[in-house]
Amino acid sequence: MFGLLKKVTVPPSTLLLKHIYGLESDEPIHRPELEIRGWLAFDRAFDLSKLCLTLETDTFSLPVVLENRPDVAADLPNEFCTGFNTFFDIQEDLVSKNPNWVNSARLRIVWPNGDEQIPLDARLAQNMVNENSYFRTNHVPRPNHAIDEAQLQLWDDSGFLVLEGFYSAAEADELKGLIESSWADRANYSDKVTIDRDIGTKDERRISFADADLAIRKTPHKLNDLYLESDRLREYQLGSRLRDVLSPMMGGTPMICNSLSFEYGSQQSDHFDTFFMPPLTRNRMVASWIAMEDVQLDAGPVRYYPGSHKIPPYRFSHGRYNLKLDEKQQCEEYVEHQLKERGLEPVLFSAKKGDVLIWHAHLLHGGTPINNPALTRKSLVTHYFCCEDWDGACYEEDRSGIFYLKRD
Ligand SMILES: O=C(O)CCC(=O)C(=O)O
Ligand SMILES: [Fe+2]
Repeated sequence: MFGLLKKVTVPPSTLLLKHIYGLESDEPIHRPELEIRGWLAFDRAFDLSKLCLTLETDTFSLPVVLENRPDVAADLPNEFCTGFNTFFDIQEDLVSKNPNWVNSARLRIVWPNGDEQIPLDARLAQNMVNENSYFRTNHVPRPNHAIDEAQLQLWDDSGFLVLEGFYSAAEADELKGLIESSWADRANYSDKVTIDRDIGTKDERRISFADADLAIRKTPHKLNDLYLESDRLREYQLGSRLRDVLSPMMGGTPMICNSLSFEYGSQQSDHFDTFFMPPLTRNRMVASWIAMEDVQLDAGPVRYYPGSHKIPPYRFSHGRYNLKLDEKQQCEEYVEHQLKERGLEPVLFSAKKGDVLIWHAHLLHGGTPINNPALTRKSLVTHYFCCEDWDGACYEEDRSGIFYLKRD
């Protein structure tokens, strides 16, 4: 991520410095989104309601959302600061309103006693200017891909792919064994490996896996990021066979960005994974769901809505796709309406041991209710970003050539 750090001498005197990421005059923008992110710091308490930030061009003005980030204040010269971080869809928000927006774009800050306009000298990569797709993969079909054209077409059209029997029964057993043995080894794990206990209840909370009581294993839970501790596990998550499938689907080099293992159904309400971890390039995230046993209908199978990845993603008022809890209801109403309009219905994934389901970052999915709490539903979920979107310092490559996000 590149940035600018500027001392500001214009009014008001309370503005100390400005830090704007996402724009630099000699860097073209490589994504279909413009991100405006930065900090404003003040030398005393400041009433933020008196401050107004907008992205201006000669023909339109769009709000840039301020967010209070006391956590960042520690890195700044004083504690009075606010952040702003808003994404604009280049095609939808900017080009469609003014094809020449870039020539007059500026960030405008209106203070009680002043008005400052900072030109955004942003050049755009030409291929991004015309890209308006949320869902199309960037794949370049090649004859030696592990998936064929028909599968890639299904992926583009429906946003999911089922790989039946991708892993053999013996492999699925080995994978299950790896997760089982992690319980015995957990005291040795870093506290980056965590467990969400009592999921779906009011007592749900996250603790370090190393501190987890064995009894938790017998109740619905999510075991997070075991990939950080196990080379062998990573081979199931992104070994060369799966990598050859995911690369053309993602149009890039996949890296593991997190993982969750389940013994029971998740019962998680329908959601888009972008609520929790939007990728840096909008369509470059996928997830895999590996069945370590046959899934019974009463065990709370996963459900997904084919084609829902084409629903234009709901942007919360901060301009991003991360779930904003107080706007969840409006988002659900929007999605409900879109599903009806497009005639989209859920499909249950009645997986057999060794099957793998892959879904697109924008595919609506969730875990259905568990009707029989005695039934397990052993599965491993992995989410992937593309290495090309990240600074090399953020991820690692292991001995098998598997890339994974560090969790510093
Ligand atoms: O396994 C499930 O029920 C759903 C899990 C899920 O949605 C996820 O991990 O992103
Ligand atoms: Fe999910």
